[in-house]
Formats: sequence, C-alpha cells, structure tokens
Amino acid sequence: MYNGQRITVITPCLNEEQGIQEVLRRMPAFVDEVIVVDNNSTDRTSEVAAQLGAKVIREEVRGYGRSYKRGFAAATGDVIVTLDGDHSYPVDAISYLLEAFRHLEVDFLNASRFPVRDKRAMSLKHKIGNLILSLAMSLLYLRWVRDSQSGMWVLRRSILPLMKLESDGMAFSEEIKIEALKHPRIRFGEISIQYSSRLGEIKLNPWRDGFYNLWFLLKKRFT
Ligand SMILES: Nc1nc2c(ncn2[C@@H]2O[C@H](COP(=O)(O)OP(=O)(O)O)[C@@H](O)[C@H]2O)c(=O)[nH]1
Ligand SMILES: [Mg+2]
Repeated sequence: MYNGQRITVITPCLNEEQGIQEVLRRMPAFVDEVIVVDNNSTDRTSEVAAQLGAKVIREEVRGYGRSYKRGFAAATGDVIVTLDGDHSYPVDAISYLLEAFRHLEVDFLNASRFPVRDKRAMSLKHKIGNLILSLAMSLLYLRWVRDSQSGMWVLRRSILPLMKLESDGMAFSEEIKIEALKHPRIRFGEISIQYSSRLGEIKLNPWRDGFYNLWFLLKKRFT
C-alpha cells in the first residue's frame, strides 16, 4: 500500500533472467503485487521471478503489447506501475513516481528517460529515432511528449476500460500514451527519471520497430 492505494507492478519479460533478479530484489516493500508476464522464455526467467515472489503469468502469444494486456487483466491494484525486466528503469524511483502521480493529480504518468545521463544507456541511433517518433506523436496529437517510447508508466487501473489498446507489439508503448492523452477524462503527465544500461540482450529491433512505430502513429491518427 502507498498512501492508501494498492500498488501493482507489471513487467513483461522475454529471456530476462539476469535483469528480473535485480528488478525484483530492489522492489520496494510497499508494492502489493508484482506481475511478471513471461512469453515462453527459454531461460530461467519464470523460475527466478516466482522464487523472488512475483506472480508469473505465461502468455503463449509473443509480443510486448500482448503481454501487457494479459498483465492488466490480472492486476488487482488501484495504481499500476510498469517497467522492463532488464533493470534499465529505476526500481527505486517508484516511490518518487507515485508521489509525482499524486502531486500532479494525473491518471497516467509517463516516465521520460531524457536527458540520458548514463552514456552507455542509449545509443545515438536510439536517441535520434526516439526524438523523431516523439516529435511525430507530439505534432499529431498536439501535446508535447518527450519520450513516446518509454516503458515506465504509472496509471490508475480504473482508466483501462477507457482506452482502446490494440497493438500486440512494441507499438503498444506509444499507443497507451496516445489513448491516455487524447481521452478528455484522463489527465496525462510526464516526468524525468534516470535510465541505465540494460542487463541481458535487447529484444527491440531498432530499424524494424522504429519504422513500424512511425507507421503505427500515422495509421492511428488518420484512420
Ligand atoms: N513478455 C514479453 N516481453 C517482451 C517481449 N518483447 C520484449 N519484451 C520485454 O519487454 C521489455 C522491453 O524490451 P527491450 O528489449 O528492453 O526493449 P527497449 O527497452 O525498448 O530497448 C523487456 O523487459 C523485454 O524482456 C515479448 O514478446 N514478450
Ligand atoms: Mg528495455
């Protein structure tokens, strides 16, 4: 419980046995429920997560968005916090984000990774790609969003039925932000966090996912 609210943390994992250990070891005690959505990892992700107290859900169909939708359906907390299982997002900043969520009086808070202080955390290619995607989203929806691709958010569980979440893949990250910021009843905010280099291997394919996400933005805006 945090300020009288039940807190659920959701982490999608595909072969993150190394990262998920660090994430779960650092999980603050006030978190009521941790859900790890595993997509048939071939390493020990599920075992490690279960051992460290997470509720493990096995999703058969691959995909980042698909996994989040499974996790959301299983979540019971009032407030949901999300992050990757690769230990690149700051687990110890969850209380800071929950405080900001309350003080800014928002329903969806995006954790922006910019400015990136750790030089190894994000390549120049990723930074440029991210800037293009974030500028495109900001222009298409007339709302400044610095990090349209961040995987760390805080949201009230009660807003989930207000959003139409269709993407099963990496575009889910931008889709949930678009759904949040364009809905008149959802208050959207963004705040900076520290981002570090991930443990284990990256699952994102920068060119394929980058261009697909740009196309997804345009399609979502104009159809
Ligand atoms: N369950 C599940 N998790 C995934 C899938 N693809 C990526 N992930 C997880 O989603 C998070 C984001 O992927 P990552 O490779 O870190 O991408 P990046 O942070 O955008 O560079 C990580 O925790 C991955 O393990 C998937 O198909 N299924
Ligand atoms: Mg990551």
